[in-house]
Amino acid sequence: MKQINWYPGHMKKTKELIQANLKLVDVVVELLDARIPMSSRNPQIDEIITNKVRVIVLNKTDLANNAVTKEWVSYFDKQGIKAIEVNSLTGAGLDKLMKELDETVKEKMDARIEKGMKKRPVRAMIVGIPNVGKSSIINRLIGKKSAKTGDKPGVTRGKQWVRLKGKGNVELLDMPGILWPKFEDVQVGIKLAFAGSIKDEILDIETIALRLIEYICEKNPEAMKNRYKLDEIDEDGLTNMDNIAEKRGCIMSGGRIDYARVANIVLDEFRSGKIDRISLESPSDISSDL
Ligand SMILES: Nc1nc2c(ncn2[C@@H]2O[C@H](COP(=O)(O)OP(=O)(O)OP(=O)(O)O)[C@@H](O)[C@H]2O)c(=O)[nH]1
Ligand SMILES: [Mg+2]
Repeated sequence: MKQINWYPGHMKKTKELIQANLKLVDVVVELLDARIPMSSRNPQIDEIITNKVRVIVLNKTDLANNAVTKEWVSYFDKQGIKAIEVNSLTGAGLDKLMKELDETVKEKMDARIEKGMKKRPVRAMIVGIPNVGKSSIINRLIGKKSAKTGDKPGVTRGKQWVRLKGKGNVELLDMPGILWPKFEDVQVGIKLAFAGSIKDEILDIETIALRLIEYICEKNPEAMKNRYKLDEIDEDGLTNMDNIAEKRGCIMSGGRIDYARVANIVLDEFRSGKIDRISLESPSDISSDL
């Protein structure tokens, strides 16, 4: 499959925006998609963010496999990075995140007080790939819809400061999503496409859906059988796609299969967790890659 290349001008601007605002914050919250904690890590973030405390949030844990998410938490822990499991739709895990933010700047704040300065709010920047839930976390924390969110990538365009009153005295900086210019590994691009972090408009949606069907049929055949009422899983991915299309009535006049429609159905249902809670990678995949 052709390499996904995606680096529109506003991504470069976002990188500059992050760089320019870094000095204003105490801590960086790096949001990852719990289904793809490795593939949703932007290698550029490591280059940009040096000398800054970082906390990882594994968001959308409701869509990922619980046991695998726990493996990721200990994976990051071993690297000395605190990772916190969050569901920003329900707010689960956010108290823990607030506590952690307080914790990370405690020394700095204590030093301020010692010097006779006033305690000030913790300032945190939220970074991550498009569609990972940055604005949703902020909205959940302030208890109202202040930042625009949406089920497609590229919703937030500029930066936005949000002050959380009563919740640990924190100021958060929402940022647009950022992707990097080139995916070294084609698989990374495909997983980002599965998760909805690359605009569907620039993707070959039918091929992406076929890949996803192949993946889930292999890893979790029962979930596919249940969701699409399939009698059996075929060895051939396209046959499975055809069968799903039939079950869902994605047939055009003349009996031809409407691949665009079935592709959208499967991607939508995966992205909203209707097929199952599916993690697309686990720490053991990485160690076996090495
Ligand atoms: N199931 C689930 N969906 C979530 C969660 N957090 C966010 N979403 C959904 O994911 C989509 C993207 O959320 P946003 O908050 O707009 O994401 P963003 O990172 O700000 O995206 P950009 O501004 O485009 O970079 C929305 O449809 C949210 O409702 C979560 O924890 N679980
Ligand atoms: Mg946003």
